[in-house]
Amino acid sequence: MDGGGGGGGMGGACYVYPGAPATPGLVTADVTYDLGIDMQIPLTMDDGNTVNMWGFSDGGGNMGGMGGGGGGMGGGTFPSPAMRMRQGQIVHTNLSVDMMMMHTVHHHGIEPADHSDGVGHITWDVANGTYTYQWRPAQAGTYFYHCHTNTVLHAEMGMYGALIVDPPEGPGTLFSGGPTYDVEAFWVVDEIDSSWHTLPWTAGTCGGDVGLNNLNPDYFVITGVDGSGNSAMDLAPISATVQRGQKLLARYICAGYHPQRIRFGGLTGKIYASDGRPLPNPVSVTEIRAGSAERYDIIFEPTTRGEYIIETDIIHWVTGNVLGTTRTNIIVT
Ligand SMILES: [Cu+2]
Repeated sequence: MDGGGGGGGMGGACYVYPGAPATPGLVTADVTYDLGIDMQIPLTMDDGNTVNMWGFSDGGGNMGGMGGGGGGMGGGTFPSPAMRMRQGQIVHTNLSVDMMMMHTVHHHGIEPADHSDGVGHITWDVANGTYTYQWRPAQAGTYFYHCHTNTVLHAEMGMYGALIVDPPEGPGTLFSGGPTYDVEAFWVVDEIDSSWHTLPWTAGTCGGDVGLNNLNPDYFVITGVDGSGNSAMDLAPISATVQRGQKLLARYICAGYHPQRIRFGGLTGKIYASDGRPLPNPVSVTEIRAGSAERYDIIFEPTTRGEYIIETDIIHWVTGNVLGTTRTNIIVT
């Protein structure tokens, strides 16, 4: 019953639950996102190799990957397009899946009703149609969204994007009553095991051992760019340029499975929030350790001109060995 990558099919997967009912209690949305699926997103690494990623496309509709040779016509990106709205707004995420390979959208850290939580296995998975997730963020901060079908594989394949909730006063303030900022940087750090990236979407769901307990990353990315060399240097909005006296907000998302340690290259940052919640007492640090899906909002107020290298080590969760490092920079003028 193992559905192949090209074929998929309702009967080819185990432990996924298709057949979403109509969303109960729909009201008019303030903000609407129309997402499609793209399972052929080539990501070229610094060594010239290309790794196939999956992701959500902006605008819904069709995708590559139906027949195995589709050619990436789906318009998806890695990471998936960012969502950004204000606290208290009613949001609809319309997920359109034009095939029988199921996916969901889980808005991680948001607390909607069950029918809009998008957790496959627990609710249902969207296939061959459109489902509307209705939700309303209650607290400003940094979140992310991801597919929650066969999650270990689909998240590794890149099916996630940033989700930024601004306070009612809008961008420029982290949360109501919280700090302001002048410039933003987005650090979404992930490791990739390219050997996983040819697996079919159902891999492992029927109980077979396909190696999803064995992640041996060979690439390390920051916000969709190979971060092991210089590709993420001077590249906004990963890199940022700030004037002395300005405040830089770095929104850091640990999107990998192995723990990470992010080092600020001689700068001191102040953590104001974590996982979309303000800290009672902001903490000044020169590095942060984070686990999978953690987010930190860090504000820098640099006083000395120069270039500061921001390095994130991806650390094996058992051995403690550094598996790889991503690099970007902050320029202070
Ligand atoms: Cu998925």
